[in-house]
Amino acid sequence: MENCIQGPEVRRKDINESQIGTSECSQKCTNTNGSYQCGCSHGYLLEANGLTCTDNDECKTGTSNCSQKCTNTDGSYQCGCNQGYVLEANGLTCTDINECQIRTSECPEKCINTPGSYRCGCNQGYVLEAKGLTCTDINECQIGTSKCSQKCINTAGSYQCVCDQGYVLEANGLTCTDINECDDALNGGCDDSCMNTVGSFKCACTGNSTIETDGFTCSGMFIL
Ligand SMILES: [Ca+2]
Ligand SMILES: [Ca+2]
Ligand SMILES: [Ca+2]
Repeated sequence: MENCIQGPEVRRKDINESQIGTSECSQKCTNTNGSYQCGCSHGYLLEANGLTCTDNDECKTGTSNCSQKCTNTDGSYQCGCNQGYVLEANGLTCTDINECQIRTSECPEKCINTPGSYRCGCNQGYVLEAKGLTCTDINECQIGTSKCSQKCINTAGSYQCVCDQGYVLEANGLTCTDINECDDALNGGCDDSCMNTVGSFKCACTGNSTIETDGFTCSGMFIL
């Protein structure tokens, strides 16, 4: 602490108060013409009495420059960060921790960084369990999100459509279309006429012949 001389009686003489006496300045003292002025160190503010220095509460006066938390200290202040953030070397700025990059996350499949945190995600066809640590296959057949026109078989991470007998699965893997059994070289196996039906086909016999119990053969067809 510098010393300045105290009292108005010496001010007329312009004595260098800072050299020969004590002032009432709580911190710094500067001689002026016939008097002296008190000053404060960095981080302190001069009170209204012009003598006393009090800590500047930078957190309250808004002079802290902390990007997140601020703790006042005597003569200074300290910045802090919310959870999920780290304080930069400048002591002021808080930067999001990328948990996905530093692998502190416990995500089973995908990790999505968010400001101040992160969340887990699953590959397509899987859903994150309530605890957020396991990815479970979605049973698309059960929950009705499959687009199968007929049967649905659940698989790990996906599902497969299958068709009833007499239908064929289209290239889109979803739609089942009737097979025209009569449209092949064997005429559907029918002796005589073949009639396609949705999901099946029927053999029929012309003339006097009748269909046998096997459904294919026409009786008497080749007898005459
Ligand atoms: Ca302070
Ligand atoms: Ca984060
Ligand atoms: Ca599935």
